[in-house]
Amino acid sequence: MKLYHSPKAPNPERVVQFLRAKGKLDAVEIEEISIMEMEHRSTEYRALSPFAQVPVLVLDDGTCITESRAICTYFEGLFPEPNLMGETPLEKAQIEMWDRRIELMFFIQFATWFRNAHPVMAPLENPQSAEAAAKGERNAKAFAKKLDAHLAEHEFVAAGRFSIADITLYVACGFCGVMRWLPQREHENLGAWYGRMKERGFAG
Ligand SMILES: N[C@@H](CCC(=O)N[C@@H](CS)C(=O)NCC(=O)O)C(=O)O
Repeated sequence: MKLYHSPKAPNPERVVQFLRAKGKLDAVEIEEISIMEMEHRSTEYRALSPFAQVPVLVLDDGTCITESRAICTYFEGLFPEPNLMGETPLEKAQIEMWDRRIELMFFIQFATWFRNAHPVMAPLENPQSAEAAAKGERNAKAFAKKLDAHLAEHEFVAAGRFSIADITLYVACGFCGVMRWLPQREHENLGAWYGRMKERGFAG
């Protein structure tokens, strides 16, 4: 299996951290492509990833899987231990609920801010929109406060145990540094949770 990654890009990083938490990083060959050099927009790469995004997982028979969470679901099936997506129907629902909240209400909001405000993203997000950036920033910061309140009463993001939801949030928080904003420094409970995650051996 080959996983297409791009240095510093948070979506493929989420998959890499998921595999690392499974102890299965060596199950895939990792090929790096440069988003900044537009390698992901080449005809060859689009044949693997029709929306020209990273990551994509290419199976040995040539089947391509995109969407970082879908790739993680595939790995969860392939490598069931340690379980990262829930054992019981309730755990599965709770973990997915938080993972989707973090992705939709935090990660994507932050990405909207970054893509529309940071000069390095101008060639990819053309035209950039100050209005979209401001809205993404507002939404991401508002959700960080909600996460902080949630983590005041919970050791982990979801279901009382370590899961993909912790991984998604950890990667998203780390990525926020590109806008010189670190929610884990700004919010006490988020910061304490981040420290606990780091102790688990996350990179970064
Ligand atoms: N929903 C997709 C999003 C993938 C995505 O947006 N990847 C970014 C890198 S983190 C990308 O490929 N950007 C390329 C571009 O914007 O042109 C997933 O979860 O995999």
